Formats: sequence, C-alpha cells, structure tokens
Amino acid sequence: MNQELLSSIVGRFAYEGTVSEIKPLGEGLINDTYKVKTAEPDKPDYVLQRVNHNVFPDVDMVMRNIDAVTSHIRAKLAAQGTPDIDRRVLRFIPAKADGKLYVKELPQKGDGGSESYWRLMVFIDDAITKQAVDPDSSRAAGLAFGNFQAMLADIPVQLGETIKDFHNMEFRLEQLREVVKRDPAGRVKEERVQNMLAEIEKRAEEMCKAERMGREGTLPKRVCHCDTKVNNMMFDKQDNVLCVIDLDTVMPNFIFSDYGDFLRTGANRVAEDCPDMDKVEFRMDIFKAFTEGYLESARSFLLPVEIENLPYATALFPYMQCVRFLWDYLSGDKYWKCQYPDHNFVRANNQLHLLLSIERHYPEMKEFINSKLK
Ligand code: GN1
Ligand code: MG
Repeated sequence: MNQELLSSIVGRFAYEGTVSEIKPLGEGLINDTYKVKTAEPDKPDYVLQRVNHNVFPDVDMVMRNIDAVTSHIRAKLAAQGTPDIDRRVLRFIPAKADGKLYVKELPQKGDGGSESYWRLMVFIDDAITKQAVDPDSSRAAGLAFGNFQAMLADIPVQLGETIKDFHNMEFRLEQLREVVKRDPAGRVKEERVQNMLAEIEKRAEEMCKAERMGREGTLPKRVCHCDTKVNNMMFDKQDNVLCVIDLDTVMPNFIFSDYGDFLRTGANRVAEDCPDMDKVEFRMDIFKAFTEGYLESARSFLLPVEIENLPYATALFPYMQCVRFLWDYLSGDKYWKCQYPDHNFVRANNQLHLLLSIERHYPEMKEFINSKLK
C-alpha cells in the first residue's frame, strides 16, 4: 500500500508527534495492520489498521462498541490507581474532523471500487503475543479473560451485535440444514458427509440448550470478547498479561463463548486442520489451568447455571465449528480460505474428533470444577 496514502490517512487523526516510518505489522488474516513510528522519543508509536468491512459490515457499530468497552475499562483502572494505563487497555485516537474513532477513505484505484475504514491506536511497547499455550499461560489467559468480563459486567451501555447471530447454535444449524437441502457443490452424497451429518443431528438438541435457556430467561448475555484465542492477548517480558486486544467481536453473548472458544483452540493437542485424527486430543492440563484462572477472576459474577454448564461450553465450540466448517464445505468453500479441496472437511472432522475427546472427559471436567468451588 502506498506510503503517501498511509501518511495522509494517519494525518486525519489527532495523534501526537511526527511520523518517521510506516511499515506492515503482524500477519492478521482479517484486518491490514501497520506500525507507525514517531520521531520523538517521548511520543508514542501507533498501530494503523484497516478494518475488513466484508466481515464487519457496520464499522461504526464496531468502533462504538470498542469505545464503550475501552473507556469503561480505562475508568476502572484509573479508579484502582493502576499505573501505566496505556499498556493495560487499548487507546484509540479520535479523527480530527468528527472525533470518531475511525476515518473512511473513498475508493482508490485497484481497490475493487470499495471504500475503506481505518483506525489508529497507541502501540504497546515491549509486549509480545503468543501463538501457543502451556498451562502457565493458559492460567494467565483464564484470569485475563475472566477479568475482562468482570470489568465489563456493569457497563452502562447496550453494545451492538457486530456479526449477527455469530455464536447462535440454532442459527448455525439452520444454515447447515439449508445448504444440505440445496447441495450447491454436490457433496452431500459423500458417505463421510452423511456420517458426519448424523453425528451432528444426534447432538443438535442438546447443543442448542444455551439458546433455549436464553429465551426462558435463565441464562443472561454479558459483554464477551468472542474471539478468545491466546494470540489476542499481550504479555510483558515477565509473562504477565498486559491487556486483551482484537476487540472487533466484542458483543453481548453467553459467557460460554469466551470460555469455550479459548479451550477449542488452546486445548487441542494439534492445529484445527491437522488431518491426522488420531492425534486430535483435548488436553486436560490446559483445561484445568485455564478453568482455574477463569474461575478465580469470574466467579464473583458468574451464576450457578453458568458455572454448571462450563463443560457444555467446552463441547459447544468444537461442535459449532464442526457445523460451520461442514457448512462451508457443502457450500463450495466460500468463507474460509482452503489450501486443498478437502480442507474444510478435514477441519470439520478434526473438530468432531475434538468433541468426541471432550465427551470422554466430561465426568473429569465436572469433578474438577466442583473441586474448585469448595
Ligand atoms: C475465524 O478470523 P479468525 O481466523 O480469527 C472465525 C472464527 C472461527 C475461526 C476458525 C469472524 O476466526 O469464528 O472460530 O475462523 N471468525 C469469523 O478458524 O468468522
Ligand atoms: Mg488476532
């Protein structure tokens, strides 16, 4: 992307200092990210990011959510006298023109004729992200995500749903059943697909219980992060969690989202697309460490029904991801990038095997959670 354009975009924000360099940062698949360096040692560097508005159609809503969440956390940290607040919560820079936390750029040549949306935030120095977890970083992650939810438990504004029905299991099943009927890629007849559909349908009713409890009014929605992978957290050099990042999917949801999706990614012994199904296994050491950290920081606000259903949440996310990957496979691979023709089926199968492993560990999980509550 051309430097002049990037500089002119940065110039539309009310930042401090003189820009000395702008270069690509990280390897995110959804948003494009750049580091903006400033010449003065006493001024912060910044992160410039283009928001993918195909995935997030309402960028204004995304940024209003993020504004509400970061302001609320910032106020709490200040009230607690926490030092170095700019390292503990993201700080977005307002646009000069209207004070909003993003600017809109008109279509550029070669951009497919679509407008783009940009935001600028303070770069957190001397911090790292991690791609994989061990029990220690899982415990820290559990504490951090529980804390994040706890700090947001009394946020006074209603957040918007940045991706509609994102973690709604009933909706994800409807999507799958609809594509099975249409069969646009001619893949429904495969025997392995039929077998997988049978495994999915067998569990469908049980897996939709969060939605039912929500309707009955026994299970609340709270502000959740909804993308709780370990690489969405910054650590300092001593391995302490500094802050939670990647806030685009912050929205009201059942707490199961944050708890379950972390374990889906963190506790699988292999990657979510590992084709060797014998290697897929749910790691109880990661489960225990994460759960311990999470309960420590979240227990004060969690209802008994939420705690009781944590093992269900552990199963729900591999199940939901199996449904979503199979849906994409049957749709002809439109949502996730595939490196080979079967890629989405392999992913779905991997998640199904993770689910089977989780089901075998159910009694042990329940026992562990009960032991933590005594
Ligand atoms: C997508 O963008 P990424 O890779 O963090 C997806 C998640 C899935 C994940 C599976 C907006 O996440 O919900 O769990 O792929 N995000 C969206 O790999 O659909
Ligand atoms: Mg990320």
